[in-house]
Amino acid sequence: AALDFAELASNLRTNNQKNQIKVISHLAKAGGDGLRVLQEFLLERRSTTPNFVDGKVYQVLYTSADPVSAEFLRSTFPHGLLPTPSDRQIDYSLLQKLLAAADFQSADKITIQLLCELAGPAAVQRKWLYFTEVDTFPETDLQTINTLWQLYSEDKFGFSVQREIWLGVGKMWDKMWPKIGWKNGNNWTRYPQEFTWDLTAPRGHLPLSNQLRGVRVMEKLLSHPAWK
Ligand code: UYC
Repeated sequence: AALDFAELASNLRTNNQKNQIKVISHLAKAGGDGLRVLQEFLLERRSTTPNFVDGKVYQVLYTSADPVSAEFLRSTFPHGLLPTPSDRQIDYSLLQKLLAAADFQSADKITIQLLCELAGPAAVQRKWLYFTEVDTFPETDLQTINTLWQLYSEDKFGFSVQREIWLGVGKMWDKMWPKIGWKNGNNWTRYPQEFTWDLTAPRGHLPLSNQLRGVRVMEKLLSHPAWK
């Protein structure tokens, strides 16, 4: 049956985010006419603070092979959907591009690098963090990284999502790991091949924090004042 684009366009503007995500997938599969409806929607939303529905629409247009959509995004959002402020003059545009491309595995790697950049040149060389360095992270930068993850993951990924789960299990790591898919019974999930690099992952699965040197880095990240 032919798709009713007027009806889909109107459903896209309901306030039920779960439903909106479904409509977006329908429109994504409908080719050029569907993509035009999604462009129109993003254009209307341009002056508002983007949420994960906008992130989904942006991601669909960004990953489509449609040159009209590509040009639309370039001209309408030359700096990406989300402004990415930093108190340390760090450039988050690559992270935004990888997440918009739904390349969650590369985005995860870059996130670890960016956190090391935030900690300073010693951490960049070391390639991992001391937990004491996390205290020095500006709220602005952690919020930028976190908002990018949430925006392009239907609110599934990000430190603040992990924090919420962690508080929900009374800060008990043994309960946390299986919930976010980092441990199965007695077995740690192996990096990188056993992790799930798409939205079929459990809530809070990404970004990863290596537990090889203990939980303190993650504990500091999830207790940071950025999430208050
Ligand atoms: N790895 O198992 N991990 C690495 C995770 C552990 C290990 C990197 C996460 C358990 C070694 C990332 C989990 C463990 C390396 C993660 C996990 C272990 C490594 C790349 C589930 C053994 C090689 C970035 C909790 C039992 C590097 C980085 C090295 C790498 C993430 C082993 C992102 C979430 C306890 C040997 N693992 N890691 O940090 O440092 O190197 O030797 O967590």
